[in-house]
Amino acid sequence: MTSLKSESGSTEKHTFVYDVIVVGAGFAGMYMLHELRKIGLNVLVLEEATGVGGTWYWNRYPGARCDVESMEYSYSFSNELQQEWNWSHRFSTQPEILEYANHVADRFDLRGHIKFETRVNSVEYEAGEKQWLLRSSSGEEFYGRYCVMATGTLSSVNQPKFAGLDKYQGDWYVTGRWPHDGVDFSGKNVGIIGTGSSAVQAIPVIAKEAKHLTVFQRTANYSIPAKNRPLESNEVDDIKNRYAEIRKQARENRAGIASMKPGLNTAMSVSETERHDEYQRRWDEGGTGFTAAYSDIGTDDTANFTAAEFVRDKIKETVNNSVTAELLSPTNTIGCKRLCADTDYYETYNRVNVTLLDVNVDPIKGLVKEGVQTENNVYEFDIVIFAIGFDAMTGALLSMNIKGKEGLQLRDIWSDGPQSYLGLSMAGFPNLFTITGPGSPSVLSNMMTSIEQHVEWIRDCLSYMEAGGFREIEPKPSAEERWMSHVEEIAANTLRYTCNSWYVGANIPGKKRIFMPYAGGIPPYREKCDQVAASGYDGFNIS
Ligand code: FAD
Ligand code: N01
Repeated sequence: MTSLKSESGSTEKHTFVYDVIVVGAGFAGMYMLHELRKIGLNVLVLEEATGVGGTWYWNRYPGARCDVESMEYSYSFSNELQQEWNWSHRFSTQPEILEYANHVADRFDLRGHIKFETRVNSVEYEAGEKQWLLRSSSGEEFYGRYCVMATGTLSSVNQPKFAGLDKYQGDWYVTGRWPHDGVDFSGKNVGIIGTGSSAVQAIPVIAKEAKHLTVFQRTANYSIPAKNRPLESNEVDDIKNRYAEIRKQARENRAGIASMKPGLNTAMSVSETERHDEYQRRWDEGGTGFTAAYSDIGTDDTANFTAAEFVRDKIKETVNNSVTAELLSPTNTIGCKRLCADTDYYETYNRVNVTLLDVNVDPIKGLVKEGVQTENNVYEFDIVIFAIGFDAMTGALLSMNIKGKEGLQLRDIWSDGPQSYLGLSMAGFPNLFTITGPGSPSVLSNMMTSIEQHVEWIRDCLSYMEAGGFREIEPKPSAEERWMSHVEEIAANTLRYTCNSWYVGANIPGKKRIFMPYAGGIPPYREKCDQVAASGYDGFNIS
């Protein structure tokens, strides 16, 4: 393997030259760095944060934890790592996941190759030199023959744009950018806007501490009890003994989760009693595997209604106040928005210090000095929390002003929705790769499974390029178009377009309504990626 220009350039000019520049030091960027170093490339990772962990560095709100079981929401690439690390809970907390990310960085000697506190805000292809120039917000320049975007799909926060925010005199926080030293809610009147996964995790914890918590809901969400618990040593030992088999099962599961166990029957092919028992069994088991009970919950209205109705009944059983229960009962199809997993979410609304408000009935006008002003009221708060999500999948990429060949701006090319070949690479942007990009299973899967698959594919592709002495790889526009039509065709045959989810960009005003991830599942997707590689990168131009 030869590596060109592999020495660092002059630090005096603040210009750095590498084989590969990776942006982002979350789980994707860390593993990419590890694999590229293994094949002898000179790599630098640029990261805006002061530490590794990405999602788990930024999202420190109370109650934050994973909802894919920790034994599976972890790297599989090193058996030593998975044998030595001990998760405490079925679904571990953000601090524990961040500790794991830090452990990985130290164990694999990654830190020395990551430049922290470096936000990339310009990325430009120099076609003559066949290299990428990345500029940081402080003006430093970094050159790489290849560029890998490990910038995350849920990393660009949807910043609150409510009128009057600057006039509000209390404290306010965004879940995706939570302060590192925590927030003291005791004795405080707190308002929270949003009822997605972040809020569903935070609300029960904050309610226990605050004097009063007021929840502003725009759309009710389905949530399944996580049934989180400490892991027993015998079950950990059992999983560790069978890790190779479990990881293989994960790679063969459509969502990348071995414990998912998808039902093979269609919902209406079984009796009502059998169906109810199966939903109850999955409800008791806990977690988001609930909607995998029948094969057609995601594609058939009638099947979907049976699962949705089961959850609505549970909400009505749990929540004492019938008006609140009705308001918490979602009316859209289940699984259209990302399913939440909770600990005591619905139960929390039985507390006397929690109030639920419907912003569809009394819309938020903005913030005033005392708190939140709606059409009909002013609600006074000491603290307001914005749990309003992310500019998902495209936000982080578009915020970097990526400019490809002949001055092509990614922002222009994606103005009608993202275009990508396999969610890995874009026509007009040679030698640039995206990990878990739009057009790949990404956010519809255990992200660890998808991240590892993408990283390994990119590593192999760069090995191929280096071994063949090639300088440039770029998808053919025709291959990209065919792939995106396939992505759209698969999504159109599901119930994915039946609600206003962030999967279709509906949470960001003006964003084109396109279902962004690939809904066909990991196995066919992996097969396609493997075929492309095995055929000498079919669908790509290589020179
Ligand atoms: P990220 O972790 O988002 O890391 C991207 C990194 O890139 C960040 O550190 C960011 O600072 C950096 N970056 C971005 N842009 C720039 C720039 N311009 N310049 C410099 N640095 C930049 N997935 C699951 O599969 N299971 C779960 O249980 C789960 N739970 C989640 C819980 C929360 C609260 C959230 C928000 C997401 C969750 N996800 C979950 C999705 C999660 O994002 C992924 O699992 C995974 O952590 C993504 O890793 P990543 O490295 O791809 O991206
Ligand atoms: O964000 P969201 P999130 N006025 O977009 C509301 C992952 N994650 O941070 O539905 C009033 O889901 C918005 O309302 P609506 C997971 O993939 C995982 O909670 O658009 N309300 C919605 O209720 C997840 O899906 C975990 O009508 C406004 C909420 O804010 C993804 O990250 C935990 C509003 C935003 O919900 C994002 O989750 C956390 C406005 N102007 C996150 N704007 C796990 O458990 C938005 N809303 C693993």
